[in-house]
Amino acid sequence: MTLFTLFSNPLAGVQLASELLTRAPEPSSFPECLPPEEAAKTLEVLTPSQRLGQITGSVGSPSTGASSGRLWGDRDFALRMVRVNPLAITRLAPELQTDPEIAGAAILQDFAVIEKLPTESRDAVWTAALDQLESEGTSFPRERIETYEAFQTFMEDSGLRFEDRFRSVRTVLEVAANRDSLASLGTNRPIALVIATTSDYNRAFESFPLVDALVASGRFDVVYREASTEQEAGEILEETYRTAGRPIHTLVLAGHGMQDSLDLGGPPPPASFSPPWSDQARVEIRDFEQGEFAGLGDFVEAQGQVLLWSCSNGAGGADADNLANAFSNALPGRSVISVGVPSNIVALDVGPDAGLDVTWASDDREYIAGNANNEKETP
Ligand SMILES: [Ca+2]
Ligand SMILES: [Ca+2]
Repeated sequence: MTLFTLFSNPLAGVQLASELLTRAPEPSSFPECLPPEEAAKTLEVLTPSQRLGQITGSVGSPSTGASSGRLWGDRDFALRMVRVNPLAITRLAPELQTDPEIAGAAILQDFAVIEKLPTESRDAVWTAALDQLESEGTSFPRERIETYEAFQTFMEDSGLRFEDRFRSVRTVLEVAANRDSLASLGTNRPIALVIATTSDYNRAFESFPLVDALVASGRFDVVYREASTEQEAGEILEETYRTAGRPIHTLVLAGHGMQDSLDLGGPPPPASFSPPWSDQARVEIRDFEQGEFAGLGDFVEAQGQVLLWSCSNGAGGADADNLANAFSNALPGRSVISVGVPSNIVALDVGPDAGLDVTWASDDREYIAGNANNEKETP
């Protein structure tokens, strides 16, 4: 796609499907006719969306009456519920909310849940969650995250400025630790480097917790960085490579996109659709044509992979001028995963060989450049 056609069709490929995976809704109630154990089992065989539907019934919160409090007052039931949906902690009596196992199951899984609790109970619940983390033998800088507010500051100090891109306290701790100790991580696991945009007008990169998924796979040392310009992105690549002392295995670039570009720091629409185009704000085909990413091959493993988490970077497939092919040409032999239409990621699996298996909202339009069969690699 040329700049002219981009301009003449300004909406092509720009809108990422947002809000595809929002946080779970608040559980309001649950059918109370079953004993707690049976009720919990019933939920566990359902899909997440079915579960959430089932948690709309007749129980309510502990404060809404004797019968409705029966299930939520049962510790085992409560623990199972917060594992299904962390927001269930908001329905519990204070003494259950500060049970370390329950607080840990909810808050460590999704830290933003703390904001749904009354202000006066947050500190106690947060402390209980940290007690749980400590009791599991996890090493973490507790003195820096003693309160939720301190944790937020810790995230910002660690370069995680878009906190809603993350769910799990464990993810944040691991990514922050990797940033500080990249030089001494060892070589047991390949490096996954996520370079994420600072320009996200519709919060598209908060809908699917991709960094959480990479960390939870256990297959990578995950490094997360934010960049506003192509120069910053290039510096992050080189710095990560040099500090770690080894190439990057999995490179994820996250930013709103079109067929020929991925945006790191441009203004929100409609200004971002109008010339003059900012060269620095976008990684584009023309940057590759001008040799600006000529050294990319040094930084990415020969057996590595690239994920372009962006709209339309694979539009037109193998025969088109698109950003996926530009990356593929610069990185012979690596798979470059993209999607050919405006879309967003809804799921991510990591194979035993650390290969990414991405599910897009428009999965039939996935395009993997550099892969002879243009099909997902089987692990
Ligand atoms: Ca550029
Ligand atoms: Ca440039």
